Amino acid sequence: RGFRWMKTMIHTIKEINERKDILPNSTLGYQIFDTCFSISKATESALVLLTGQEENRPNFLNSTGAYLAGIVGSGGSSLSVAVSRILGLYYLSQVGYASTCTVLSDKRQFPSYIRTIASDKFQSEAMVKLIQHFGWVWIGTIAADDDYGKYGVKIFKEKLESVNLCIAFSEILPKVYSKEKMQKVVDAVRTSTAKVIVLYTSDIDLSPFVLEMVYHNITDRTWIASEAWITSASIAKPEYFPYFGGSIGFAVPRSDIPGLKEFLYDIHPSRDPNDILTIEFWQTAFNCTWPNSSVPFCTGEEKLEDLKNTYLDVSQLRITNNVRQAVYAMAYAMDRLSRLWCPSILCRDKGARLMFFIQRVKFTTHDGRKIHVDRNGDVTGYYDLLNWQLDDNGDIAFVKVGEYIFTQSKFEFMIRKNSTIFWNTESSKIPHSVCTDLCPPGTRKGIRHGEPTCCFECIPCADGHVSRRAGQRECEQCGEDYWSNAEKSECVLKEVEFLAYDEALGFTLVILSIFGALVVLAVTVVYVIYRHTPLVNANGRELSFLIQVSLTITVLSSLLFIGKPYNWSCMACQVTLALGFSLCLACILGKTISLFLAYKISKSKTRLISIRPLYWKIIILISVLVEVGICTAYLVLEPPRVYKNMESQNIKIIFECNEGSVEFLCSMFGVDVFLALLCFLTTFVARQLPDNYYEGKCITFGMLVFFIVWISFVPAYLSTKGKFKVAVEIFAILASSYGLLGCLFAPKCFIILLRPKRNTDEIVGGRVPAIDK
Ligand code: TCR
Repeated sequence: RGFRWMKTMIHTIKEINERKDILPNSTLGYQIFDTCFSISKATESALVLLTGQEENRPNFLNSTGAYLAGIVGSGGSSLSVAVSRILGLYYLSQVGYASTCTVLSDKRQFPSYIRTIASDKFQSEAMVKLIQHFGWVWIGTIAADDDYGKYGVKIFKEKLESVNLCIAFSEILPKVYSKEKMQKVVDAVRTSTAKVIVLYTSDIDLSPFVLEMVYHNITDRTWIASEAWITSASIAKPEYFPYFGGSIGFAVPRSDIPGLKEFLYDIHPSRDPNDILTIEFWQTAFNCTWPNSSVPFCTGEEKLEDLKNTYLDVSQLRITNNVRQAVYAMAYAMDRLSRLWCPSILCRDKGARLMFFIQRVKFTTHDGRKIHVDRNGDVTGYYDLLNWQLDDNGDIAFVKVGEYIFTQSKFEFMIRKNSTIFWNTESSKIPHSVCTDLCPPGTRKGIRHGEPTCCFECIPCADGHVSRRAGQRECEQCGEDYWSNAEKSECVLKEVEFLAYDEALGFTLVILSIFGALVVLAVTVVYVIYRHTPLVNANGRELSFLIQVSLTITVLSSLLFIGKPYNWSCMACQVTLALGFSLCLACILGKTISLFLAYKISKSKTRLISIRPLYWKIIILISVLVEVGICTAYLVLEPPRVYKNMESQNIKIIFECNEGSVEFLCSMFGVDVFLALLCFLTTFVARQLPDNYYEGKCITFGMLVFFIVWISFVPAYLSTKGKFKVAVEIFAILASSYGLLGCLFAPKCFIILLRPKRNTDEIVGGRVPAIDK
C-alpha cells in the first residue's frame, strides 16, 4: 500500500510536470525514503533532505575545532525525547538529569540515552505505597499534556489499580491555556469526592492551574506532588499555602555541592559582554537595564548578597546535583574510553564508541552515593518524602517526613517516626478519600455494576449471618447454637426457651395447680370429718378418696411440665398424667357402672341391689393395670426425651419434650378417653334415675366438661409453639381436673356443709344405691 502511495506521488508529479497550466516553467522533483514506519528512520530521512548530503554524516567537529563527545540534557522529557531521537541516529551519547519519562528507558527507541535521575516508574510506585500507607482508596489524577505527565499518570494508574485502589478522575492540564479545558479540570476537582489528588506535571504547566484553584477558592484537597513541582519556588509561595499547604510528594534527595555557592555568587555582567544570559539574569534580578539604554540603569554596583532568590538558594540542590552527576557520568565514560580504546586524539568515530562506556558507567559521587547505570540507562530511585509546612517566618518549608529507599533487595517506604505531617484539612487530620465509606459491621459490600470497585453498596447481612469487622465482603454464618444479634455484628447464643417457674405464666400455672391440690385436700378433709354422714357413705368413701387422690395426682402432674425439661421429667409428666387420669376415670367408671346397674334394676322393678365392692375394685384394677402396662412399654421401648428444637424458630432454641413414640402416647391417652367415654355413656343411659344428689347428672356433666376441654385442646395445642404449647397442655390438665373436681365434689360439699338437713338417713337411704355397703 505504501508503495502504491509512493507511485501515486510520482505519477502525480509527472502529470503536473507535463501540464502547461501550472508551473509552466519549472519541473518538480522528488527524493523518496522508506521510513519503515519508524520515527528514527523518518527523522534520518528528514535530516538527509535538510543537509542535502547523500550519506548523512554529522560534523562532530565544531567551529572551534573541538570534538563533540556527547550532550547533557535536556530538562523536560518531551524535549529529551525529541532530541534523543536525532542523537540516537548517530549513537551520540546523551546524559539526562531531569527527564524521567519511562519511554526513555526503551533502548531500541533511544539507544544512546542514559540519565542520572530515576525513571518515573519508581516515583509512581512510591506514590502508590504512600497512598496505601495512609489508607486512601479514591484518587484523582491530573497530568501535564506531555510525556512526563501522561506516562507518569499511566504508570501510576496501572500500579494503583493493581493494588485494588481506584481512580476517581483523570484530567489533563492544557499546554496552551484554554478556558474550557481548564474549566473541565477545575470542575473535576471541585465535584469529585476524591480529596487526594495526584498532580503529575512540571511547575511551569502547573502555575495556571494553581491560580485557578485560588480563584475558585478550592481548599481542603491534599495534593500528591510529583517530583517536578514539590520543591518549586514558583508554586511554593506563602499566598498559595491555604490551597496547596500540606502537599506531600517525593523529591530527589538533596545534596551539598562544595564550592557551588561561591561560584554562583561569582557572576557579574561586566565580566563578559557576550554572556547574554548573565545580563538577562542581572536585569531581572535587580529590575534594571544593562548597560545603559533607558532608565533605570544597572549600575554594576548591585549586590547579589542582598538578593534572595531561587538562583542563589543552595539549600535544595536536588536536580542541580543530578546535573553535576550527568556531567561526571559523561566525563568518567570519556575517561575510560580514552584509557582503553582511544589513547590518541585521532580515534575515529569517537561518538559511537563513547556510547559503549556511557551505558556501563559506574562511579561514586562526592557525597558517597554510588551511581550505576543499568542496561536501560537508568539509575535506581531514591526519594525523600517532603511535606509542605509553614515555617516560623511564614514561608513554606519542605519538611522531610519520610523516605523511599532501596534496601538489600527491595524498595521500602518509610515515614519518619518523630515527624509530624501537616494536613491541609478542616480537622487537620489525615484526609479521608474514599468513594464509599467502609461498610460498617453488620453489612457487606455489594457491587454496583459499572462502577469502580471502590464504590459499593452496603447490604445488611441476612438473619443468622454476621460481619464482625468493617469492610467485609461476605457475611459469615453463625454456628448451630448461635444466632445474629440485632446489629448483625456478632453471633450470640440463641435464647433458650421453656416454660420457667419464675416467669408470670409459669408461676400462675404453678399457683393454679397447687391451689387445685389444696382444694382437693380440703374436700378430703370435709369427707373425713363427715365420714359418718349418709351422703359420704352412700357415695362410697373409698371410691371418693381414690378419686381425690387421682385428681391430686393429675393436678400436681402439671408441675412436672413446667421448668427446664429433662429426660426424666419428660417421661414422668406424661406417664403421671395418663396414670392419674386413668385412675380417676376408672373410679368414676366404677361409680357409673353401679348407677347403670341400679337403673337397669329399677327398670325391671325388682328390689334395689348394690353391686359388690369387689366389682369396682376389679374394674379399677384392670384399667390401671392396662394403663401401667402401656406406660411401661412406652418408657422401655420408646420413651419421650428432651429435644432442642432449633428449626421452628431461628433465634431461639426451644427445649421441649419429644414424644418418642406417638403410637404409645396415643394408646396411653386412648385408654383414658375410652374410660371417659364409657363413663359418659353409662351415666347418660342412666341419667333418668332419680337420685337425691344428682350423682349421675353431675358425672355426665363432668364428662362433658372433660371432653370439651380435651377436644378444644387439640387444635390449640397444634397451633402453638414453644413454651406456649406446654402452657396449653397444662391449662387443659388443670381445666379438666377442676371440671371433674367441681362436678363430682362441689354439689356434695355444698350439701354436707350448707344443707346438713338433706344429709340424713331417710333421704339418702331412699332409692340411692349404697355402693359401699
Ligand atoms: N522530570 C520532568 C522534568 C522535571 C523537572 C524537575 C523540571 C523533573 N523534575 C524539576 C524542573 C524542575 C522530572 C520531565 O519532564 O521528565
